[in-house]
Amino acid sequence: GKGLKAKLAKKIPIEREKFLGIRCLHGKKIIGQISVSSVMGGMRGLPLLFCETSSLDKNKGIYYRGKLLKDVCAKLPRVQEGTNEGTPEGCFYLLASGSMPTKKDAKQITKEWLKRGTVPRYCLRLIDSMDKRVHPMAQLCAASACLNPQSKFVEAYSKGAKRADYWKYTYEDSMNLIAMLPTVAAAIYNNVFKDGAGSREVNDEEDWSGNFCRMLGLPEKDFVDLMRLYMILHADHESGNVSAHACHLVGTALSDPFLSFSASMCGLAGPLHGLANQEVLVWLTKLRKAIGDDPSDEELKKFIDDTLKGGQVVPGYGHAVLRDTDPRFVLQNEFAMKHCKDDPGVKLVTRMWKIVPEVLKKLNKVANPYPNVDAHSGVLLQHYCLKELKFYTVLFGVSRALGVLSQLIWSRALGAPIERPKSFSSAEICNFIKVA
Ligand code: FAM
Repeated sequence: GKGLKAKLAKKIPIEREKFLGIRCLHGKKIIGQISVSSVMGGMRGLPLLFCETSSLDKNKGIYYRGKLLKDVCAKLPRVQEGTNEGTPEGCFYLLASGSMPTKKDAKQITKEWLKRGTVPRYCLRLIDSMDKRVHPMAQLCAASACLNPQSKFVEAYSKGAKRADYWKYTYEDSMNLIAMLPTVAAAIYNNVFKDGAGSREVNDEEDWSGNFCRMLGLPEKDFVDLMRLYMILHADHESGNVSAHACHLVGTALSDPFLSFSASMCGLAGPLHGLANQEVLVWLTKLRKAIGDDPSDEELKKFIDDTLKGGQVVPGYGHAVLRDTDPRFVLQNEFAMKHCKDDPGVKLVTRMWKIVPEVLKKLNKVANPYPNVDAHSGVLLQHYCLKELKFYTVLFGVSRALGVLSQLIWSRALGAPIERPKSFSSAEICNFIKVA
């Protein structure tokens, strides 16, 4: 056999052996402590989860499979003619397999997704039946859950498949789901914002991103490149964030990948997670209304100060883990400098990168005064005329599928058991404090 599945079939038994070996030999070693505030404070920073696909270093940034994100972007093979960016297909190959794809490997994934990309009629009918008031993220959750009759995992499980083979069906479902997402997302977009216009047919000449952009009605070459980059940058972020953890958690109940991904998207829809990029644009729009497109440094500082005095945070700045400028911000800014450095929104975001940290540092409490991924994505999407803010989190979700579903394949591959932490009532905690 060849291709990604064959590669996984070779690698997984070896990794599973290693995983079980570590657990068996070192399972009793202690790697962290749980305090009362861990239990009462959202488990922040507790070393509790396993993640093979990506990791964060607070100073060095984001790694996919041990490779810095900027190197991932530089090294992913350029597959389509005339493109400057690698493909999300290649990124998925890297996240799932652990190895950088060759051009042929990445092309193979594009082919597979083209083959698997037809969305069943009942799913499109469900999307078409939805009222425009249903938020695009709620529509994405409904559409991905309703694909569950397609599940090879459900079918195999009901026939008594062996546990060691679960990953194979998870792989099939994940590949099918990712292949269908551009059509699903574009159908939602066109229904909500374009009165149902637009294509729902996958075209064999284009890659996954090319098809997606064309179905969105935005086929411009540079926008497709932006989408390739965007899909790579937002894909994976360890396993403790809400969308990744939700997918994993639901998957440990052996709910199928369509349901697990739907749960993940329910989490991404929240304002503290995937909705933050929207807030940035709202804030920038206010700023431009108040002080214009080309304000002085002093005017900018005053506007930032006023935001803080109003009891608000500066959206797009700060991070729970990172302690320097988010590499995803840097990579988007590099793209912007190449393609649209004179765009007023881009200019403003680039200037803010210097000015906001100066102001935030003076507060003496912000752990990371530098910009995160969300500070940049909005102005780029606006530049290429994807103006509907309500849709931005869906783009994030389509990208996040690459990461959370790679993780899900590995969760089944390594036999991750059902998650079931112990909980405490406040009375039990008080008792505990008395004794301690
Ligand atoms: N503007 C003003 N104050 C800020 C701030 C910002 N951008 N970022 C942090 N602070 C304050 C924070 O409110 C806290 O103040 P209090 O002690 O008075 O409550 C103090 O600095 C310490 O917070 P921290 O330890 O630096 O940050 P956290 O780890 O608690 O929170 C963030 C991290 C991202 C939630 C926070 O920096 C924030 O609210 N940023 C603005 C919103 C944003 O950009 N969110 C998107 C995050 C993105 F990465 C994503 O998940 N999509």
